[in-house]
Amino acid sequence: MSVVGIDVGFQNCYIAVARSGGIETIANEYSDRCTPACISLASKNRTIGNAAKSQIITNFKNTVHGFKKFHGRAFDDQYVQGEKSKLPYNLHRLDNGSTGIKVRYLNEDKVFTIEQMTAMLLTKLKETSEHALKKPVVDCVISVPSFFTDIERRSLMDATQIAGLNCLRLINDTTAVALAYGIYKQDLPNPEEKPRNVVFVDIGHSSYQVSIASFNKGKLKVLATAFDPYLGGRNFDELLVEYFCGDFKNRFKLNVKDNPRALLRLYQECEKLKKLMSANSSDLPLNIECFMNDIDVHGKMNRAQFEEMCAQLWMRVEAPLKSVMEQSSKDEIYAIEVVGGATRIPAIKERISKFFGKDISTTLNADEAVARGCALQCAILSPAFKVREFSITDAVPFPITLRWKSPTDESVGECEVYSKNHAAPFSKVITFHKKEPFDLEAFYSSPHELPYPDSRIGRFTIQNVVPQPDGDSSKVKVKVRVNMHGIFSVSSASLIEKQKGEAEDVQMETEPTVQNEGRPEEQVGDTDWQKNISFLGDGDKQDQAASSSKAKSKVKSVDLPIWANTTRQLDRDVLNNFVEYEKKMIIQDKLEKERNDAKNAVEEYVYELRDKLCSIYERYVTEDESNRLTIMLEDTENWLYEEGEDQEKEIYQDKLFELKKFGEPIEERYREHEGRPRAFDELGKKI
Ligand code: ATP
Ligand code: K
Ligand code: MG
Repeated sequence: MSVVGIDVGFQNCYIAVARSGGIETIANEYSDRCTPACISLASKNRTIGNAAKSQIITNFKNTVHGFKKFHGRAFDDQYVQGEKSKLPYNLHRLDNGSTGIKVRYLNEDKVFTIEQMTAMLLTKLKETSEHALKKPVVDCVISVPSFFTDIERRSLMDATQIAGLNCLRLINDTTAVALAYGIYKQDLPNPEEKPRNVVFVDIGHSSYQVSIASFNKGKLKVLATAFDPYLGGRNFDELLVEYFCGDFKNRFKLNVKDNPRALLRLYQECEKLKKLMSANSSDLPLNIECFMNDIDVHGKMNRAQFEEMCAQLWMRVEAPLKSVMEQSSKDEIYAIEVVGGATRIPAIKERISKFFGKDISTTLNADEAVARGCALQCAILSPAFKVREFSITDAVPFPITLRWKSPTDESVGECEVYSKNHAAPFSKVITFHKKEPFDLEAFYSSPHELPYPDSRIGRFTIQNVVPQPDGDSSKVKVKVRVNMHGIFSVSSASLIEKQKGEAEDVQMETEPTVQNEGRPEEQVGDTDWQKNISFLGDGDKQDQAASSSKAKSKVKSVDLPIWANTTRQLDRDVLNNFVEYEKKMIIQDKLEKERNDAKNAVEEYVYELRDKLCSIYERYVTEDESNRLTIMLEDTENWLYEEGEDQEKEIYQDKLFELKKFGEPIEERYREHEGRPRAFDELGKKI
């Protein structure tokens, strides 16, 4: 079983793996531990990561980046429409209304879903991990912004399936960071002592997340989360780009925004400038040669100017900090740990530090902490790995309400099943008294605080409900759950059949057996809801144990089918097609790579042989032979630039074979000759 943690960032992805020595982040084929979240589609293949990033300008219409937050979003969504105008590639409305990406791939117009795009990225990250671990990678833990709603999480989970990964947990970014922080700490308070409260801040390229967690030995509990889903490093790049567009218009009469390539270059240069300004407060140049219309542009900026320019953005730093502190009502903060690239901006650090009246701490690796936390979580979940006991209790970011109604009678009721910051993962059992099938509708209770336009989670029909033989309502137990991924579901339902002579009220209902295994304990109480509904909190495992042991003596319970209709989730058939298509693309990429390798092999051999002919092989060829071979090499080289530029793998292999027919006998003569004195030498040494 593989133990891999993946931080899928808006801009940068990181992978951490568990090896016997501990957790380490791993590098890709460019020796880079960061893999850009970038995919470039082309006529013969796709490139992903660093290679794709270098195509951003040259192949801008087909190089896709900045798509992470399109997960689960409709094409008409305000956020999507806002981004659309800024993107160099095309978005496309899919038949089901969701967002697709339209590119040219294999010489055809092709629309990919967001799930497919993320799956491509995951395929790359999977391959990188497999290369590092030298074994297949399937199991993993992947990070997700804490503010992602149900539908966004489901969409991301679909992507993991398309990529052939088994995601054991979608873990919130800041929770992963909290784990990376806590698990190695030797000095955490004992369980009975006052917990240590730590604030975690992650500001990436696209978003800003904060959480506060309390730590005791062996456990962490997220108390509250807050966010600005639309504040990240990119906002600063955008302001810089705006500024220089204006500047270049004035001084060079250039309309940068009309030229996608120039605009993309300006974005890249502004990002570099922004990073430089973090380390440097003096005037810094921004120079781009042959920017547009053969004009070289140059500008400058310093940190003070930059800070003035971004005044509105600094103002947004405080709100999430304030929110998290208010929600948790903690006044003793042990540390403020910051991660994410954008927290390197001095003004951001200052704001955070000023808010708490305390220095912030940067003991965690700002780029890798999320991935490391993911790998740690994966190691904890993996039976193959021994990890220090550590329990993680996350918090539900948005309250969830369940509403029920019968198809025939008009009775409606509702109840907030998960309050804000309720512990998660967590299961609850709700008892209904019903005579017929009924619907449960789940939705987020406070749409105004939801960074997503639709508060619906899904509709779940509890089927096959029938009255008792005596005409009474049946007791129906429904288990709802916010699972490891932070996804809500109605996980099971059962009808409790009344047994003759038994008291109607069954023990198990009033005596909730709750708990453990890191599963948070809570009893919601068996309050009577509208006289026929009782409600109780329950741990997952014990619930099953309780019902089976007690059921034997007192009740018979029948599992009821549930028909679940969650919004905009990929159909099984569609998903399977995507799985197949991803496999096809992987094969296509592999074939293309082999073809390229075969071509390169010819080219390399040409250079190598030519080089050797006039050096080490010189003594072993006749002049005539050498001349003929030189001409042959020259022909091959020309061929590679002409008809041979784009051939099948086999053609290159044949070419190489032909060349080697001439080259290898020379090589042999050379070796034989060169080998002799050496053999003698060795013999000499022995004596
Ligand atoms: P998200 O968390 O929003 O999904 P991400 O995880 O890809 O995004 P990070 O890798 O944490 O984002 O951060 C990238 C951002 O940090 C970019 O905007 C980058 O320009 C910025 N950044 C990195 N280093 C510096 C620096 N030294 N100074 C200023 N900004 C920086
Ligand atoms: K990242
Ligand atoms: Mg991030």
